[in-house]
Amino acid sequence: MLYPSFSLRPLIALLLVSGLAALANAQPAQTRNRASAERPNIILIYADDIGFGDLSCYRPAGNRIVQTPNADRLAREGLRHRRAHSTSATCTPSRYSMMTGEYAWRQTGTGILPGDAPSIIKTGRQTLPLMLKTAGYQTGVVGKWHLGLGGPEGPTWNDELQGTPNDVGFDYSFVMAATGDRVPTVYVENRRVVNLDPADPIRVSYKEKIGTEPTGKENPDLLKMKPSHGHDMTIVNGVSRIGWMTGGKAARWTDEDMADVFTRKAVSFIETNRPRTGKEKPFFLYFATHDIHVPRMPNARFVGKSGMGPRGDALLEFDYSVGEILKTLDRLGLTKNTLVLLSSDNGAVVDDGYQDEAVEKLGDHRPTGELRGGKGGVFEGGTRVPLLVRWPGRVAGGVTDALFSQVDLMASLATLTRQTVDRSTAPDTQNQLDALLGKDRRGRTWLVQQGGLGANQKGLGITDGAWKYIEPSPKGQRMNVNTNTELGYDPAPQLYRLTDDPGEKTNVAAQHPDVVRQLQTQLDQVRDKPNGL
Ligand code: NG6
Ligand code: CA
Repeated sequence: MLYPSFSLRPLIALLLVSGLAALANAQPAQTRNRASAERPNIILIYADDIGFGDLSCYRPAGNRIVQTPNADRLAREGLRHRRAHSTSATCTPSRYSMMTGEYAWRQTGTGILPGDAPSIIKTGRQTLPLMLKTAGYQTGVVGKWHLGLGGPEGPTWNDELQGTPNDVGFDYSFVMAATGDRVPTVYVENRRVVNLDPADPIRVSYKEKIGTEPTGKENPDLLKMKPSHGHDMTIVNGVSRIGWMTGGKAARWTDEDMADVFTRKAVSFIETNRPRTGKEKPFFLYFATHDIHVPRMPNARFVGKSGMGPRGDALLEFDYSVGEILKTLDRLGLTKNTLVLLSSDNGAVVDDGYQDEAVEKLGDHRPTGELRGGKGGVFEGGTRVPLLVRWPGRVAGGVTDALFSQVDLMASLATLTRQTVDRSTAPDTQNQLDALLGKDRRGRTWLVQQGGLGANQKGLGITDGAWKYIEPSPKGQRMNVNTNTELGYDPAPQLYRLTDDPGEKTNVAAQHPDVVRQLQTQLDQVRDKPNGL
């Protein structure tokens, strides 16, 4: 902005000053400056199943065997959160909450979705991408979706799809419908299955076998990676999946190329949508990697490189993808004006259904660090995940123990971009922008943790940072014997004092009935009255 110089003749100076004052009244200069300064590009790198201890920057318990230098670069140049949580210990509900600002357990049908599920996000409701689009962002998603595709009748694979990411706020999408281990094993770009040959239509079923293609159950001899539990239906690329499919041969992905395909699409989204002048739209990229979910089939470049088998190799591949994004920002001069967030959708799991040596080659590595439990459970290891935040000049470095939930991204980024949150659909998101960026070191006063249980089931956890309470759950499932994960459900109330027992080893509910009562009341209030605390 130009300011009148003192050498100007008084009358001109007066006119200019009053003109500026009028402008300032219409839109205060300070606000305008701040508004333009507060529209960084935003990249949300969202890993699948990376645990609290899996990245090498998560010391002291972090990965010593596998190095993740690119994630570590984000930690070094930005802020490393130690008390950040996904809302749930599985994928779909975590992503649902992050996209909508509403805890998934408020709605039925938000558990882990099959690959042929209809969209669970209603078109028209406010979402994180829609909010940012309204704020003037160009929005894109690349990678794992797992929030359903299609209208109530389900996905129309062979036609234009409804209920896609493009219908809930993304200008661009290149996604897989569900997970790498679920059919259909195809990419969907902007409402269309990529490379679909109309003469070879796709059919999908999760109820019964369809078509004549071999399955893991009937033809285990054809497999290059065998299941350890489940995962014995249609074989694609030598891997048997969850669900049956037929057709769409030309459209099927190659697992070993998936990280490269997603990374290239993410990079080209940045290249295409980067603002070249201050007047152009910033971009929001939600880059949801498949790594390190099963089947862990990294590219040959990474095979055998970690010494930990495919799980460790997939971590190297994930870190490679992160590096490509960071290099792209450097190359295009976008680093300074881009807020980069890196997190994970749930805690770690080692054997998640394939015989991939993850257990045998784990060695001393502890994927959830010092935390108990893991994916699917309500102990800390289920939802406390890495969160790295880099925004040069705006985010102070170091570590923070502020309590933060991914459900808060919506209101926090709304505050950043001066948008309003629709409280009727997003009751749970809190503005924790200062905690996210490291200015406020306390963050939330409580957050709710959902293990693998769905809506209306008892067994939620709540923490205020110092205490962790898990309400009684009638079924009390303590273990997932398939994944060998402690789930944390118990018919009795559980209370852990995280400040001196971060590994939730000693249940002190009997010694502190007052704290139990208080946290149960708080949990009930959140359940009944969103944001009532
Ligand atoms: C489970 C799968 C597991 C994984 C998970 C979803 C079996 C036995 N296990 O049902 O392999 O796919 O669903 O993971 O089928 S998530 O990260 O998308 O939530
Ligand atoms: Ca996951």
